[in-house]
Amino acid sequence: TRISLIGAPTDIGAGSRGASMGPEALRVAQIASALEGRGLEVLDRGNLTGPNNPWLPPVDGYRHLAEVTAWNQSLHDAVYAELQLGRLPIVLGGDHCLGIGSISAVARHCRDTGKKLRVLWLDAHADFNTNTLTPSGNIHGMPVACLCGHGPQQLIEIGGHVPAISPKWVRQIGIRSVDEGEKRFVHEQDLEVFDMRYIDEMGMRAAMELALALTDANTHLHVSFDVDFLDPDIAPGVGTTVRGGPNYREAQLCMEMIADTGRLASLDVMELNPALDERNRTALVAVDLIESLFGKSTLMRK
Ligand code: DIR
Ligand code: MN
Ligand code: MN
Ligand code: MN
Repeated sequence: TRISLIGAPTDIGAGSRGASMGPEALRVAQIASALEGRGLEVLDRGNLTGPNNPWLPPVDGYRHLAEVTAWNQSLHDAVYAELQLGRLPIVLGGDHCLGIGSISAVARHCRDTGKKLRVLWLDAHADFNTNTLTPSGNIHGMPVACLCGHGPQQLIEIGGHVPAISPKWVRQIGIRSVDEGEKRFVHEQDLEVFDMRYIDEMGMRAAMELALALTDANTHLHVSFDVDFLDPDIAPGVGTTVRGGPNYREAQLCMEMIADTGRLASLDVMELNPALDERNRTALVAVDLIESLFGKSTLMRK
């Protein structure tokens, strides 16, 4: 596998500043050599550029819509180009609004190549708000809704096909903070969610078996890893911590079970906020888990 790292240094869709430093913190935590250690060829494409964060209040329920659109258009083009080269893109975010550009490019590639898409959304949040449902106006709370066709025209059409994806292709894991209106919309759209209660009652293994069910040789597996998926005890460096997330062992099992499918074909690493971190430990734990995602296993497994 040939990997391309794409830095998207922006916090344009977030509610706090600092995710713009995420790409560099992941590089400092040696993401490239960790992947090379897995026997993968890694090319760091450097950082995309885009508009600065003007830090303005929302307009019509969207904060920074024009700037969010510019960043996502540019990310879409970069991810799509890597997929066309037959490479595996890893997006170094950046806040999670960037999931729109990344996944709309992945969906376009799947339409081109006749692949089935499965999106694993690892997050504390459902990211399924719209401008009328959102309590914040922050677009990092809206990418799944936008990808499913519920959002402003300029965001939903980035991948050239509206909607970019069907809610049926998505599995959400680790969810534990969903806004009231957002919750109703998740049920209405019938998203498949393995929330923390499910994981507590059934275990991460059962959740992942179901989340990965019916994937086959023709499946393109995309992982959108919001670092706030992890419990804040191990990952304090994110803008919106929510207690009660997966611990290290659960997260490691989650990543290993994805690796075991052999179908991982694109990845987003989002919402890492070095301004809120402690000595880069959240970046380090993210890189460690990404090694598991690419097949680093515990002693007794081959
Ligand atoms: C909240 C927080 N649901 C919102 N969302 C996210 O503002 O829409 N935080 N994604 O990371
Ligand atoms: Mn391909
Ligand atoms: Mn998110
Ligand atoms: Mn989140």
